Amino acid sequence: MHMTSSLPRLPEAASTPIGSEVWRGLTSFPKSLSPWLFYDEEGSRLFEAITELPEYYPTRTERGIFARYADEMIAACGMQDLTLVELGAGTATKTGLLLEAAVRRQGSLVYHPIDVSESALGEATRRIEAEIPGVSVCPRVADYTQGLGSLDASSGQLLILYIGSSIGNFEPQEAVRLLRGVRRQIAPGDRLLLGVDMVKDRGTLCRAYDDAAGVTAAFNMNVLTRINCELGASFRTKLFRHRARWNEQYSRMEMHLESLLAQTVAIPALDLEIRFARGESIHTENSYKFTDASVTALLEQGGFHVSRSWTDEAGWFGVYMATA
Ligand code: AVI
Repeated sequence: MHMTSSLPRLPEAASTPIGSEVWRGLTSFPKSLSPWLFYDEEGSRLFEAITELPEYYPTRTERGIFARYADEMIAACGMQDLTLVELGAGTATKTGLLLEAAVRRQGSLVYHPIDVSESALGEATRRIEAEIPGVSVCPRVADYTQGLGSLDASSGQLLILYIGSSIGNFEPQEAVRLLRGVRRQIAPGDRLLLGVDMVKDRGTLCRAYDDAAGVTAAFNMNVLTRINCELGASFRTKLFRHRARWNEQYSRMEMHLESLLAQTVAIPALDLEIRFARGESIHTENSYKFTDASVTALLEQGGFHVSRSWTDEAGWFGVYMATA
């Protein structure tokens, strides 16, 4: 489904992270792109906007669970000298509720937010230090999927936060690998607090990924704009449409970009021309949804056992405390 010119060597851009992913994904069949490509500056801004949408229930539902149960969650760890580590913390807007609860219980707290975005961590550090006295923030710019780095929790217990259902954007085997990687770097008895989006009716799920204002469509489409900017490609976003569908068999929401007509798109930096048939799509994201049984199984395969869980009244979102 693609044509390449017959260059003797791969172009340089093919060895950059974006170049190799675009090469892999758009020369495969079916075409796909990894969801990390969403998060350039504009994509991160659009994602923040998604979290405020009326249709996108996960963020506010999880925040509601923390608002109600944060003290219980911290008490459930059982120790008085917890250190908190947050994977993919971003601007850490929901974390404040847990940090406040920990400070109420133990007076002070060390908090290590880990994220690839230096600017998001800077914002989180400034806000938390100004608003929650008693918290020492030790930010780390890193890709947590590559490990936690060295954590200085010489005494006490670690509570690893992995919230926002980010685990749902990994394929099940990758999710297990990620949890095992975390497990290897912490001690028996340390805890993980995992936020997951639960299976619910198709209508609610589809509206959350195809909102009326078109913000999720813009977020999805931004990946093409990013490829245009960074690899000089000629995607015309008007010739694609955003598609969100519930895949019941795999228990996941899928996002796709569907070509409205037969077309060929040039990607000069990769020396590629990609052909699309009418109706052919690029699969850009999976967002897995869980049941109590599937989260429990995932955590067990990752080397944890579930000690407690909390949910909202409708059972739309789950927060699981698991012990290493
Ligand atoms: C970041 N992640 C948990 C979001 C999700 O719901 O899977 C990304 C997202 N994609 C579309 N809307 C939000």
